[in-house]
This record gives sequence, structure tokens and C-alpha cells, in this order.
Amino acid sequence: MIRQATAEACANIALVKYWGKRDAVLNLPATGSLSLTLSGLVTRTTVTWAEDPGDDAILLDGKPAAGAERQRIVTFLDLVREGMQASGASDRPGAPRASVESVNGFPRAAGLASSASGFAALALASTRAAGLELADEQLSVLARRGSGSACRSIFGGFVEWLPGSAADGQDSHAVPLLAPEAWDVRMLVAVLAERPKPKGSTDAMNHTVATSPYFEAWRACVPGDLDIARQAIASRDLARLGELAESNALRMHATMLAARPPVLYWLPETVAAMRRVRELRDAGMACWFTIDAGPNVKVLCDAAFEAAVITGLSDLPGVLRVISSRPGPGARLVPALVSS
Ligand code: 2P0
Repeated sequence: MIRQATAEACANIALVKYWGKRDAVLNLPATGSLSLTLSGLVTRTTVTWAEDPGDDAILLDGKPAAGAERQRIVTFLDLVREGMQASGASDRPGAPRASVESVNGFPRAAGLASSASGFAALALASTRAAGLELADEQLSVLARRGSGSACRSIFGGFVEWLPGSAADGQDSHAVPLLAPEAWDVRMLVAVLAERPKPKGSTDAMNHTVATSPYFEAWRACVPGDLDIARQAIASRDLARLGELAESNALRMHATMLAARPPVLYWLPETVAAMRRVRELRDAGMACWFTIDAGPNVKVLCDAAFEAAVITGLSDLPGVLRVISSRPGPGARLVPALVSS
């Protein structure tokens, strides 16, 4: 039996956002969502299973995980342990113990979707190390339990998360829409703040569902936005996709602004970057912004305008750096590091 495996997964940025759950325990979304998996934002995770008793050892970027962050990972590992017991890979209750080492190539918890790449890499590494070979859709179901958006990072390129309708969540997983090499676009991340965000997205979205009078309107508009996004991707219509993504992101933020108390992730620099994207577009550059649960601004753009848009964003005061990504691959094992 393989005891150790290493996997890599890329972050993804949603173009039609996931904001709101219908089941908070199983991470079942209120709507579908659609994203682009990004080459530049990678998490690499090694999992080793050992039969000796004791607590899981979890290192995130070289530091022991603590508190709620640690508990979220242990709860996820418990799901894998259940799978191991069911498959006969382990027959000792409570065992085996996991060692997890995870390294991010980008700032964690700053609205750059590190939980997506993190739980996608953890899902693949932890199951393979346990000798479990899940099909991609089942891996997506498992990754979703760690963090909803992680189910999308199992696949590369443009990806849709089907909300599903089953109570157990087995039909709520991602599916690939367009392979990464099939459309050469860019996603630029203007990093405005590398500090952890004030309110985590899980709490913020649950609070929005509970208190925002606009949540029902948000839920009602997402299926139509998904239709437009799918059509735009199928016809490689970047302007249509970009306009839709900008509008969808602003509708998501409008929904959370209407929560009580409101959820406001923007900094003054966030608004300045949004305005700059509009100026660049007015000057003829094909670029559109989107914003997640943090202050950073992500810009979808035509590959031909990449350098000019990076310059236009870097010129703004408050932009620490700009990370450029292409469509990236799905979660994958790092073969040289798999041992038995
Ligand atoms: C998204 N976000 O679609 C949206 C847009 C943030 C804004 O998915 O509670 O960390 O773990 O399921 O996946 C962030 O939410 O939340 C997210 P949980 P997750 O990318």
C-alpha cells in the first residue's frame, strides 16, 4: 500500500461566483458557479499516513496549523479515514494518523482562493497516499467538503460546479468545460494587501444568506449568468465573458453589502483598480475585473494586452505586485515524489 503521496493543485477564480450555501455542513451551494483554474497559483501538498497513535501533524507554509484552521483540516482527514475504513485500507478505529505538509506559492487567506487549491491538493494527496483511487468527479465531491470552491480546482481550464439536488451532495461536483490549452487568455491578480482578510468567506456567505434581503435576487440571477458564460466560452467571446464576469462580481458584492451588518471587502485601492480597468478598456484594451472575498482585483484579459494591462495596474499606488496566470491544469500527482 502506498503510504505517501504529493499532489499539486492550482487556485481558481470564479467568473460566476459561489456565494451562499443550501447546506453548510456538506458545503452544498445555493447556485452553480463557473471558474478558471490558474497556472500561477499553485499549492503543493504531501500526505503521509502512519498507523501509530497520536494527533495529525499539519504544517502550512512551514508553520504548525492551529485553531479553526487546523480543525477544518482534521475534519477533512476524518472523511478520508472513513473511506479507508470502508475500503479495508485501515481497520483500527481512529487510525491512521496523517502528516500533512502544504506549501503555497502565493499569499494565503488574502482573497486568492488558497482554500481551493489547498483542499484540492489535499484531497488528491490524502486519498492516493491511502491507496484510494477516486474518479475525478468523486475527488471533486470530496474536495468540496473541505472548501466549496476546491471542487472546481480538481479540473483545469474553464470549469463549472453543478449545484446538484441530492441531499447527500453526491451530485454536487465540478465538471470541465474547456481545456486549459483551448483558449489563451490571461488572469492578472493585482495584489493590494497580503494580510489575512478580516472576515472569512464561509462566515461572510452564511451571514449574507441569513440577513441580506438581496440574496434571493442574487440566487435568481445566477442561472442566467451561467448560461451566458457557457455560451461565451463555447464561442471564445472574451468581451461577452468579461462583461458578464464584471457584472456578476458586482452583484455578489452588492448582495453582501446589503447584509446587516454589511460585509465590505474593498479598500480604496480596490476601487482605484476597478476604475483603472475601465480606463484601460476605454483605451482599447480587452480587460475586465472581478473581485472575491478580499480586496485584491483580478483582471481577465486578452493575451495580446497582457503587458500593457500589467503596466497600467502596476502604476497605481497601493498595488504591491501583479501576478499573471494562464489557464492552468487540474489537480495532479507529483510522480517523482510518490513512494511506496
Ligand atoms: C468563488 N468565493 O466562487 C467565491 C467568490 C469567494 C468569493 O468560493 O465555505 O472558501 O469553504 O465553501 O470555497 C470562497 O468560498 O467557502 C469562494 P467554503 P470558499 O470563488
